[in-house]
Amino acid sequence: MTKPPQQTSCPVPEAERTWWKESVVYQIYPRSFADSDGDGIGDIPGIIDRLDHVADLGADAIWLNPVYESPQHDNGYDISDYRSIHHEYGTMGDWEELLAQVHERDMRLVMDLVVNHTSVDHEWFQRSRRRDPDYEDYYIWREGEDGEAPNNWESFFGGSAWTYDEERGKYYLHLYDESQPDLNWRNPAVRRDIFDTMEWWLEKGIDGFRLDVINLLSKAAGLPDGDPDAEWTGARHFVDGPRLLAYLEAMDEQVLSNYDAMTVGEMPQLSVEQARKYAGTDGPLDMAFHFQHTKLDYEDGKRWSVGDWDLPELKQITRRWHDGLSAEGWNALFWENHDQPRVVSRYGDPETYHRESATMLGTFMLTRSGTPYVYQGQELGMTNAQWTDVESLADVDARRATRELLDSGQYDSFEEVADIVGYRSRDNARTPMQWDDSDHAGFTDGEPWLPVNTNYEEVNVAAQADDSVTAYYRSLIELRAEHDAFVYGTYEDLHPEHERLAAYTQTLEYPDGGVSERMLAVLNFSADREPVELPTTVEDADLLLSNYDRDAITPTTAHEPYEARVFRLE
Ligand code: TEU
Repeated sequence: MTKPPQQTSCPVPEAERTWWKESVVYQIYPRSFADSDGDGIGDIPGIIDRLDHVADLGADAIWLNPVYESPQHDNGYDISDYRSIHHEYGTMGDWEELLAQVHERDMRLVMDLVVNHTSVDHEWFQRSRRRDPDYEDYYIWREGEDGEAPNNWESFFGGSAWTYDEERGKYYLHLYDESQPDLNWRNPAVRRDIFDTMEWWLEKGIDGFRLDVINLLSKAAGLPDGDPDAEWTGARHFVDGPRLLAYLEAMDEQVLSNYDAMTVGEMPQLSVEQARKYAGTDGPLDMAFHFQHTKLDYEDGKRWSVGDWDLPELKQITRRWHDGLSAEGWNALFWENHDQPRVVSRYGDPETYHRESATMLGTFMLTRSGTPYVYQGQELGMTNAQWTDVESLADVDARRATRELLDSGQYDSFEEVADIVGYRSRDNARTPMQWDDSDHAGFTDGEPWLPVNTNYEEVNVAAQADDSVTAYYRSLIELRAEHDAFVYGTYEDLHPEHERLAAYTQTLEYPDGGVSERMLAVLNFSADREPVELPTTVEDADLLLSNYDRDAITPTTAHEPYEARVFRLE
């Protein structure tokens, strides 16, 4: 191996380093992680009992999905009280203990905050519908037109984004379920209340926020009609709206900038240009989730469909986001979350090459610059589950989509839509975490709120041996912690057009020139044995990691199905 040139400077200047850039974040969906009291619903004491699993994996931070008081129509994304803990999950005392235990393990805690909307049960909404003068304008109320909704905007969960409220005698806007009315961010009192809430949690010692659908806060004035041909009618009037930047800048100035807290904004339909505005180096947020790589398998752009996907398109998206943000911002990297199907069922092969494809996909996520987010169970290679009828689905979105598909007249029975719904439903991510091979996978002593995936006897934490998916994730995370090139390096795609192999370098240079480290990853995204056409056999390269049992690669070693190879070139 060539020696790095003698340099006095450090490749990554201190000013550019932050803890959240160097973190691997582990996402916990409380309802499905671990149940301590046998009611079938995961809870905070259950999370505390299992924290060592997260720490042993090498995670640096936890993103906790909403645990605030909520009627749970959308599993906590419908908050009825921002300052208390949902009773099924525990008490504020339990939550405080969780924070302490996370910190004790040198990890950080990032809370999920939903401020585009509340629950209809929130006191603000109850007062608003009664026309309490202090709360009258907390939500977006409009008269209908001749007994019809004020305009044709559509809820993300389907149907009109407006619901008529008998008590107030007006329609209110809800971009999600009718139980989730949108807050009126134009009202300074709403902004003040939300900023106070954020400050309240930060004062408790949390380390940041994941901000739910944060690019939807600013709605166009005058309520224009939407575009009925768009994927989401009306979206152009509320995604990336006119005052969004001002709202987020105020949030940063008045609250966030006073803390060493990280922020990741969830931003549906986000473009690179918008990401630079909100999460660029000078932007109010630290990073943003975009969803372009989660739509590769849509047919004709439709969410409720199952289409073929291709690797050059994934690489193109990866390049676009790396090139667009690496110098002027920061990327958030993920495959899964609580809304997405399991990645091994999507872009891998859960039947024949479960371990190989799960680890290869993990390699793609954990060897590139940005902050990676591992969703609970991804480190086991958890797969999509089995859905037999509409009643077996719990997700408000999937249930509604199923009814709509059946009502469309194109399908006659659940069996006919099962392939689409079963593949796409958010329930796939929400089946209980698989801890061991005992009843209900060790998730609960009671009846789980959502059935455990039938493969739990093979796929579970206790069964993970030295050559398991989890052990490989651990090695990946360790490798990332050892080499700044994976975190801060420049990504270069060596073969953008190859349909089965991905090959890229991550290069870390000194500010005054000269390479500090150069890594190469070559990943086989197919079940085919691929001959060597790519520079995987560079002389002097050190093989750092592979998901096959290899000591070395000779110049002719073909790529096995879903093989991942990571080298150090310099
Ligand atoms: O999701 C926002 C959202 O639009 C997602 O539904 C996402 O774009 C979609 O699943 C991609 O396929 C957030 C939360 O993550 C989700 O759980 C909530 O239901 C939603 O907001 C409303 O709060």
